[in-house]
Amino acid sequence: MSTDMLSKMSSLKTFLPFLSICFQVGTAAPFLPVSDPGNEGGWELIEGVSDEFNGDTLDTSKWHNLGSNGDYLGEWKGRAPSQYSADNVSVSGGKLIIASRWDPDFAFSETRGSNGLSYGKPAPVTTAAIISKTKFHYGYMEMRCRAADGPVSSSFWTTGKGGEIDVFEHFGNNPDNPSSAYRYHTSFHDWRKGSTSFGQRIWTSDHTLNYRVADDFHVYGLEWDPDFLRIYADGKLIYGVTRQELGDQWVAVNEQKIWIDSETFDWEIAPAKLKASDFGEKSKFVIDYCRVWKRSKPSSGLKPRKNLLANSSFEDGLEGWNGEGTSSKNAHSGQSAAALETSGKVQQTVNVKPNTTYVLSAWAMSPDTNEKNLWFKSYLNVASYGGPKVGTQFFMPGYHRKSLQFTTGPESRTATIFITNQPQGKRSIFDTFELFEATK
Ligand SMILES: [Ca+2]
Ligand SMILES: [Ca+2]
Repeated sequence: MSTDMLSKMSSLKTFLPFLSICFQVGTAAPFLPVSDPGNEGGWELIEGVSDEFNGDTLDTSKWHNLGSNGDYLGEWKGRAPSQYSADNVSVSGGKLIIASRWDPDFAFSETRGSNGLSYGKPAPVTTAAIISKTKFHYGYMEMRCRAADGPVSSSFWTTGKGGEIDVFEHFGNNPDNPSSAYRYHTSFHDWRKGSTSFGQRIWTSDHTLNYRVADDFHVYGLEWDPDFLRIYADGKLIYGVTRQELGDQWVAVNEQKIWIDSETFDWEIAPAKLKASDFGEKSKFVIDYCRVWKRSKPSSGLKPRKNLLANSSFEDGLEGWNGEGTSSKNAHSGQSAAALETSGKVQQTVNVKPNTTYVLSAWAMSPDTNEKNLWFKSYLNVASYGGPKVGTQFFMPGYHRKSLQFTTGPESRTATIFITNQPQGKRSIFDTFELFEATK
């Protein structure tokens, strides 16, 4: 091959990707969900609730900045003691910034928050919230962001008549509970008039990520379909549930508006423990974009995934598992569960692929927890998979679900899944384990 031909080929090589980029523009949606680069959903961006934050100021044709000119639009002012201040919202460098500040000169409201606490006391903290001026009805919500590395929430949520969807409520830095920073918490709140669970969080996905939400930018997504929802982290499906499965807990049926905000959470950190040095440059929630799409092609719904665990629901007693477990009739699914009556663990080693992300989940309960002064914990863990140990804890007296994710190392061929009640060694009952490869 002549050098001339080689040089022509190399210039063609440089030209080809450029050409393909040119052809994509104008034919496909300007952006696609990270989980669906092939556009199987036929996604159409809903412009009114999507923003790249590319200007120099907040686009007030799309968003309200709560507290602008003292106007909270009849919405709430934030979770006391923190209060939303419009001055804490800015747009620069292609990002929306929701700052949280120790702000003693702010004119805090004299009223009390819905949690009964005073605004600004004992912690004069201001945060911020923007809400969309328009609503949408079903769609795929996605945000690329980095949570505030401070004792405040960084949240992406929606409200509508009768129901609220919290896509995530990150809590980037709780000095008393470092595990908070790994949590990806999704929930439904019931706002149906006359409902016995009015105002309560009635359905939750409690997932442990294998990274701190405040360390770097990640992409979080939730597809809200009339018949199911699917939750994504960096384009990987971590959980999905159907309307049928949730039954009366499926509260989000009406059109929703979007909220992006930070707040203090008094159940994470007591307000009296907040201090000025927690706030500053690091306590900023930084959002690269908020995108919402409507699908134009029908969904295949929730596809069954291959559970990699043997006897995952303990219907065959403890077969396939090792350790100190016993069989229990207190089943979450099927006829049987497993239990730890004394201090110990129950484990199973499974075959895995290298450099692959997996999601592990289980349902468990600590029957002797009284929710007052006795909290007995058990822990679901993965170990020996080529990365640091990842775990999540159970402590409620009734069955509740937790999940976690891990990514295998380049040489990994096996991983060990285990649940333990150590060090407390109190009774723990568990069932319905799932381990699956986190596909797109
Ligand atoms: Ca941007
Ligand atoms: Ca079972």
